[in-house]
Amino acid sequence: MSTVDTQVAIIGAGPAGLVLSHLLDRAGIACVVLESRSRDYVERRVRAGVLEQGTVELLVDIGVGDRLRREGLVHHGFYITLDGRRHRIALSDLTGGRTITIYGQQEVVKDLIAARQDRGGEIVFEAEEVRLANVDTPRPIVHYRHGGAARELRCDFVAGCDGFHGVSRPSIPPGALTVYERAYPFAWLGILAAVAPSTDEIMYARHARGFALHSMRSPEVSRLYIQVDPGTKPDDWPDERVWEELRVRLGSGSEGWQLHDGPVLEKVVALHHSFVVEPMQHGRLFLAGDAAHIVPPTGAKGLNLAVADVRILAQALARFYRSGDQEGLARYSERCLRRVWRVQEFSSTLSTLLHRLPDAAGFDDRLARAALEWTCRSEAAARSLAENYVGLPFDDL
Ligand code: RFL
Ligand code: PHB
Repeated sequence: MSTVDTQVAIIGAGPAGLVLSHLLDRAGIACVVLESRSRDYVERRVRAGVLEQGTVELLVDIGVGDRLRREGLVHHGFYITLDGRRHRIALSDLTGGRTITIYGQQEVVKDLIAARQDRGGEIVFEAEEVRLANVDTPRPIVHYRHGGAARELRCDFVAGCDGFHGVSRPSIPPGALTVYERAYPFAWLGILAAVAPSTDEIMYARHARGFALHSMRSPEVSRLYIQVDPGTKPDDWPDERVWEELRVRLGSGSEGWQLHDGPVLEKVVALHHSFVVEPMQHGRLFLAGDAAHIVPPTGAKGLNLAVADVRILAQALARFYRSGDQEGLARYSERCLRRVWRVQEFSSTLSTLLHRLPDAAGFDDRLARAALEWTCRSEAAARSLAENYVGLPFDDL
């Protein structure tokens, strides 16, 4: 049995765990990251694409912003297409100049891993059978297997950054947590395509046949989504059928705009789910990111929320190690949850406005359409959407 001592054991090398490892390193706090998947797997997992300005600034600040600044696509607005008519939400004009940046989550993860290893930090990939013990004592232990051998990591704190399906949250006795959740009656079929984006800014569409979204990853790669039923399998939709549906819903052919298609590189189905546990801590275990909360992807917030959590956690840990003051740690959950619920409300409302609801009476559908029309007409309504979309300043929440 090999035993290693550290200050903070971080479970999961997603955006939350990796950003935390850099923030702790900068504060002089030792940590080890344990990741169940291989490096190759986590670097290839295609997920989020939209970074809030605050997230970009934090990544630059921890020294992983070079490629992001070079290759990230800075956007000053996005479009909402309502039954073929396009409106622009001028994000920067409405928010005193704030922007969003399009840069794939797997690129963020690659940059964070490379920088972590350059600085001599330890990330154990392919850690198996990870199990947490003694988290309600001052000396938690993380048991795992690596390369066939049993190992343990003894630490002062555990950061559960292992996503929605990880082991950290289930290690907390069920009676200690309250779960709040909502399922949505729709899912997204997403494609990654080797074709230049047909739009200069992200385009969200509400259409009688359902939601569609045109996003991108680079000047050569497009990312597009359509609303489908939750039971849908990627193979239910041959590529040509996906493109045809995208053309209709995004309004290709109207107002002189055309959607260009190309080879489909990947096709996935993403369910929509809102989920929050309270509190986000138990003893010396602190949950962060998707391990503690999930938002539907419509508002593009999950990764940004994960980064906001670990920023608060790193501050609290730094305060503890500097002066022994436990106040920041005690208030971790409460501080995170204020932003989490703001973002839940935003993501849930935007999802409801943009999707076709299976509402037989049609009343909710009419309400949603009226609300969206109002957002496109009223500057005050558009500003509220824009403020939330670019991300609320860290210190306001
Ligand atoms: P992650 O990224 O899931 O990372 C958790 C890591 O933990 C590992 N793990 C374990 N490691 C050790 N032991 C175990 N037992 C473990 N179990 C799991 C996993 O392998 C993984 O490496 O969580 P994290 O760090 O909290 O980050 C959250 C984000 O990944 C997520 O919220 C976003 O991808 C959500 N999301 C979006 N967020 C945005 O901010 N902007 C977007 O544009 C955006 N678009 C999206 C999205 C999510 C989507 N899907 C797939 C639901 C679009 C989609 C389609
Ligand atoms: C993406 O580019 O994957 C993306 C963009 C906007 C969203 C969600 C996902 O709201």
